[in-house]
Amino acid sequence: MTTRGFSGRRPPRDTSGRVPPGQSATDGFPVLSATPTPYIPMDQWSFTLKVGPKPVMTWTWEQFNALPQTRFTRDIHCVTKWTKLATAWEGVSIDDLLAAAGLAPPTQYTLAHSYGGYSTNVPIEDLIDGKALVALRYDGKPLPPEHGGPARLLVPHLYFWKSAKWVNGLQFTRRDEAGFWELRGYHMYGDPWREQRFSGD
Ligand SMILES: Nc1nc2c(c(=O)[nH]1)N[C@H]1C(S)=C(S)[C@@H](COP(=O)(O)O)O[C@H]1N2
Ligand SMILES: [Mo]
Repeated sequence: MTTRGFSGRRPPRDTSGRVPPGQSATDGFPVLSATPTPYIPMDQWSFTLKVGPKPVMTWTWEQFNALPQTRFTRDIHCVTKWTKLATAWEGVSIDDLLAAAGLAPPTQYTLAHSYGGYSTNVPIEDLIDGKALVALRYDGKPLPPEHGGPARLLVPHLYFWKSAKWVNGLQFTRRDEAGFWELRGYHMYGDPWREQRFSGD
């Protein structure tokens, strides 16, 4: 037999140590986009894995949804100084994506590409071993367009600009090539715990 606690209430969730330096926790979910939200008809959506210029595999929306789905609850940190704790996502892990393509990482670096032309660079080491998803669902529902639906990259341990919305591909590159914000002065890596906001930080 189990005994109830002293009160029926659970203690507040312990959030100490989860908000990186210079950040504040928010309950809202701000929308930050450099371009208008692209709308992609589902029968035209695709995701392509490339090595350099060479396409290795392309999935349709139906095929992508048939890949193993992983659930993932993580804290996210935007460089504009908001942190949102315990966000719940579901999608295809980069591990499962590479396994489905039968591909072992051929280089150390990647660029994620999006509908609308956005891109961002992430070392492959930061995407594998359960660290990142191509997220299709947020909070138990299909990902809303303004937050990157139908699919976005999710790399929660780096600043949120690395989580490319409306993602349509992942490309292995030989060198670490700057993406959209990295070309405009943001840090090449973007570790929130080391406050790597801008190049030179
Ligand atoms: N395609 C695309 N992805 C993007 C962006 C963008 O402008 N375009 N903005 C980035 C930035 S700076 C942040 S903070 C997050 C914002 O995601 P949200 O709008 O879901 O909060 O998306 C990132 N991914
Ligand atoms: Mo951001």
